[in-house]
Amino acid sequence: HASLPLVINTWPFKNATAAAWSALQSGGSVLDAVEKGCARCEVEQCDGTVGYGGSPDEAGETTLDALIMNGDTMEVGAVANLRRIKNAIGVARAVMELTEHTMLVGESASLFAERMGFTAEDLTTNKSINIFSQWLKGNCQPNYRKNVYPDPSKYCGPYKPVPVQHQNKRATSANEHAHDTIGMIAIDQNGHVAAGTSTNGLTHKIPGRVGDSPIIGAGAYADSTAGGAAATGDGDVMMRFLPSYLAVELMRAGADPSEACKTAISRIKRHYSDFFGAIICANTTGHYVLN
Ligand code: SD4
Repeated sequence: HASLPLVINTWPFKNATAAAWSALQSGGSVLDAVEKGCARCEVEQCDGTVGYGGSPDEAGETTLDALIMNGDTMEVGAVANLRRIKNAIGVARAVMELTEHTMLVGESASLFAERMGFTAEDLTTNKSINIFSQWLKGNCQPNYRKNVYPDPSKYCGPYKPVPVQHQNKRATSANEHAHDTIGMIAIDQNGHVAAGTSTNGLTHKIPGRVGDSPIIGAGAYADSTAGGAAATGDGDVMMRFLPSYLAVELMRAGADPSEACKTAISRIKRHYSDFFGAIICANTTGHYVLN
């Protein structure tokens, strides 16, 4: 496929794509497009895995991860483990544009957001309470290795020892049902590239866990001299390989988006053959692939 301008994203989140597209059509920048697109999913709670009310952690709280990157200037803003604020991609953009920093995390990120005028609200919903309480009842897949588990009665319903896992075998909690994320790339007529992500991460994660989505080069990457990429899937594994960075570098070296995406995934598969994940790649001529 080839055409400019271009908006693509992970998963069939059509309203998000449309929101990004209309931002571009009405004269907005590629950053506006990525922000508006991802924000749409935060409002709609796309698949329950973006925005509030999804993926409660082991303490029942929903926290958000997001990233936005300007491929012209290589500026990045990211937030991880953001609490109480629904518009994570907006806060990521505020980090990028209003500070000299790149990433803020946790409670401090939330306090920053509040100071910047974002509304603090509870991210808990009936749905997230329900997911959490089901899990407490014993449908328990703790995210620790081996038998390490500090206070199972508090966090994880009746304690069941978890079988020792081979290092390269993933826990069953990290599968396609526990995962989703919006990752988006926007490229305008003049080849300006922006990319971003927004997610509520992994259900039943250990509080404090950060996935790939807000990690620069893992969740997304953009460089207007090469292209953009964004990833979705088992972030705990994917972030070890910086697949979005790798894909963009491969495109810079001349690979087409399809080869670049494929190589980035196969690099991971070499070590984790059964990992779950995907990546989207686009170059500045408007060629793209959803892999
Ligand atoms: C994470 N990568 O936190 C996110 C979730 C995801 O498709 O993308 N799932 O690991």
